[in-house]
Amino acid sequence: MRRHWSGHRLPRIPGGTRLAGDLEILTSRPAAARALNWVRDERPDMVEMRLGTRRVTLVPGARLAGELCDPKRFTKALAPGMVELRQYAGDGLFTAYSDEPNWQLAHDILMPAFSKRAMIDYHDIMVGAVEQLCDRWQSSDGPVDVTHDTAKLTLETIGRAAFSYEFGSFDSDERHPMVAALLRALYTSGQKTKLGSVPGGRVLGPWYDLRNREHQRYADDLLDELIGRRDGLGAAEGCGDILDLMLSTRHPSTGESLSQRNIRYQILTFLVAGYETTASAISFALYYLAQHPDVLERVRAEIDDVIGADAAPTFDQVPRLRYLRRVLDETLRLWPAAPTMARTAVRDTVLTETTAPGGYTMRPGDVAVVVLPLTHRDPDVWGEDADVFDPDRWLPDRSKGRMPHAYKPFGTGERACIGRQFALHETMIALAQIVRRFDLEPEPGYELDITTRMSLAPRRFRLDVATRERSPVAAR
Ligand code: MNH
Repeated sequence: MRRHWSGHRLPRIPGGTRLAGDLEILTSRPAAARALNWVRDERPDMVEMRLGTRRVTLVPGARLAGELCDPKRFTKALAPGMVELRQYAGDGLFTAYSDEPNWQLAHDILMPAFSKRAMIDYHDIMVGAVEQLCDRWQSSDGPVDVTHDTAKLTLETIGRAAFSYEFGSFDSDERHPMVAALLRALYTSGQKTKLGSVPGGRVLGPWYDLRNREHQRYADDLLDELIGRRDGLGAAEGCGDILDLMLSTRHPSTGESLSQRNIRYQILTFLVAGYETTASAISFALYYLAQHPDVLERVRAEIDDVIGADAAPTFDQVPRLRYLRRVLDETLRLWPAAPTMARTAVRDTVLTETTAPGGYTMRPGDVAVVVLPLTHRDPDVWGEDADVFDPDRWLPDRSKGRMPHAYKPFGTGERACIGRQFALHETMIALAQIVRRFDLEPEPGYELDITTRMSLAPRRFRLDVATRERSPVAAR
């Protein structure tokens, strides 16, 4: 077996033990905080974490992260958790290896469904789902669970836009079995990922699969039935959604089309990649708005100015909410919902944006994981107040000349997020509508706490939402 990273000795965070390695960093908050402080003081180019038998190379700084964005030398690697997810999402866009034929095929077929132009078709769906959320909040007594309810919102939106399916999330408090199946799939692949780092742990994998079998079958059957029912209808009789596009499009140059199974993988991918992440962005933004009344007031003034106090935004009004967009960009800087990006070398190459004399040799198979929350808070780029929420950092004057690639909430290159426009448009509408309709009171004493499933999200984050006083903003 060849040596990891050509035998370079990479720095390790102090405090690891021989048996468990650095596992404590992932399982104990104080250990994680100590590790973070060490990284911030020492500013290593790379650190190696040992998780059982597994070694993970992390890139904390923006300079090296920027180098790894070079598409000629590096490509997306699949972190172990992603490899496990392939059991459910196969060679769907998110979990495909870049050289698998279905990646390029699906990428080319699906791009039009995520273009700026396509958002016009989803606009009303997005507004409708947000209205349902707001109506629900309006009739609630007591604080609302933001992280939970925004996940309902984004699930409804992606379900309706992608395959014209309503999960009925706002009609009942019970989880739709599809959601249960999804969460179960994520949990199972998470567990199997952990097992993979314990010597001999893989033998327990089939046991997890067995416990998950019913859920997976339910999800597969539901989607296969949806796809089968739609297949054969001409595009004219279809719903004009992303499922129709996948069923009816042939690749312009090769004439190939997606198989039914691959279409199922794509839909599962949209559900997995598209709902928790967007919900997290909306939740974090609401957290910051509730914490910063001055920012909230400016957002409101802009909304009242661009849209007026009594209407939902039209498609053309959304990009005119420039200040709200800065709030969102700043939110995704501090808490990028999808916090890591794994890269590998396409051929042997030397990393030069390092302080190591002669740099580090990186070869195909070596993996470097860019830790986006650290890239996004590198003081060399963002200044000593990098941890401070300040939307005006994104004013054109202040962004000018900033190191390129120091901000990558949607990944990079050809494997960057295909749903970026979708997520941004949906988030902007959701924030505009919520801020227009409600006053946001944080729960007294709430301290931001982060939970990780697929994505980062604020844990147990509740808000008191009172229907907004209709008096002019200035009267406050
Ligand atoms: Mn999304 C890839 C972040 C919303 C569908 N997404 C990525 C990557 C990041 C990311 C980062 C790159 C991962 C990697 O390099 O391994 N995504 C986000 C964030 C949001 C988001 C922060 C919301 C905010 N994503 C969405 C939505 C959808 C979606 C909404 C679909 C409707 N994302 C994808 C798909 C990919 C992806 C599909 C994989 C694209 C590819 O590799 O071709």
